[in-house]
Amino acid sequence: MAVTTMPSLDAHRLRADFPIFEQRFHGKPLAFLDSAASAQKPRAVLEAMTTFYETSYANVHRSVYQLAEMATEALESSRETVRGFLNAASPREVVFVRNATEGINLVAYAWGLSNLGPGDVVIATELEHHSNFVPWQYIARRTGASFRILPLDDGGELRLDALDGLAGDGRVKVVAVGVVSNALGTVNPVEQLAAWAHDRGAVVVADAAQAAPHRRVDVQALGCDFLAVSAHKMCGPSGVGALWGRAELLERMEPFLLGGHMIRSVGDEASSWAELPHKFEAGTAPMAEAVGFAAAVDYVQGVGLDAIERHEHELAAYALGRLAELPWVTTYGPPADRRAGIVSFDVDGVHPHDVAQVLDFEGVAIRAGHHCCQPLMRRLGVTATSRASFYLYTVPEEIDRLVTGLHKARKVFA
Ligand code: 7TS
Repeated sequence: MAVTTMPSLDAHRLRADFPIFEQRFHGKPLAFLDSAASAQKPRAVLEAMTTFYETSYANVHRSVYQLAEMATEALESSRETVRGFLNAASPREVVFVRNATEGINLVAYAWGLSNLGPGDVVIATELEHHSNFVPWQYIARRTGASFRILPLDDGGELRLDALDGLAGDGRVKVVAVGVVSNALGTVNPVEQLAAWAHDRGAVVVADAAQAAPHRRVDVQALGCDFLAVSAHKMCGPSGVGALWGRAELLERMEPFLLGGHMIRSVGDEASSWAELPHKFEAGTAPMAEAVGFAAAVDYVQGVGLDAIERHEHELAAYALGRLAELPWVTTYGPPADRRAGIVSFDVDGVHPHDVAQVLDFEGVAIRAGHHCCQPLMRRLGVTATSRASFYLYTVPEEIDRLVTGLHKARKVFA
């Protein structure tokens, strides 16, 4: 009989890679349950950046001396690492940006302003983070296109059955969808949505900020047209992310930011643009950040994305089980088997900010608020939730500490 071994990881062992866990907060070890906001950094990422600064640092793509060539090589080899991570067809399709938000704004401005107009329809989901919602709402308004919202069912999953009605007789041009919801952890059916969108000639803008750290993201398999990620959510530094776009779309787009590096030639009257991806990389690149981003890719791939996904799935199931023992806690979102390692909840009679405050004194860090998802909060009928989110260094004992803290919060406030 064939034995299949599921990939697994040892979170207790991985924690030793992260200096932050050596520190105490309110005298307690840190239970960091806010990785959806930003993840902690392993030494390998910090050291890669320090080594770059100490040995290979100069500005890139402009000088012929050896040091500048080493820096350029480091940046471009980081791009190649990110290309492989996303399974993009070519490094020309990988644009370094500041974060996922900037990547999506790049598409909204550079593609949206030239391709949208009256009679066109832009669809974003009710689950979207503001970063893949507000730019589209704004550009639709600027261009006279109609902005429409794909609703959720009561379980926090997208209602694909509503798509045809939503489109009506409008020309659907854009479908904006998150691969994984940061507020509910819902894993969205991007492939199905992309098939529907492409039947109508629309482009699909996938926000993978919350997916890339936690599961395999393959731009070709997803079938999207643009996809944005942030390095800081996947153990990398802040200040860098990537926008992937299909080369044929990127080639036809106007630039977004203008200035140094992104030009081919500059005349007194007009200028022409550099080749991909440089056309979209005006100004000095986030060089050390890109090196750190590539080190983060190596780190999460070394741990294994399948193992990370499975680990978080087990943690989500454990957390939902533990929270279900508390009749005064309401959880939101789909069952554990259809979500990533994110659990949003409410404690009856206690404001989420008070919950987070009490937990902080226990050394447990969670986020309370609208999670940049106000349309979703309206759908849930709340203004805020408490959210615990997990990563490769999260251990079940931290979820136990969360539950103990919730008992305390209830005692103090309810
Ligand atoms: N998209 C999703 C799905 C996100 O979760 C976030 C950040 C962003 C986009 C924006 O990422 P940025 O790197 O451009 O800022 N989400 C969160 C969060 O859940 N809590 O804090 C930030």
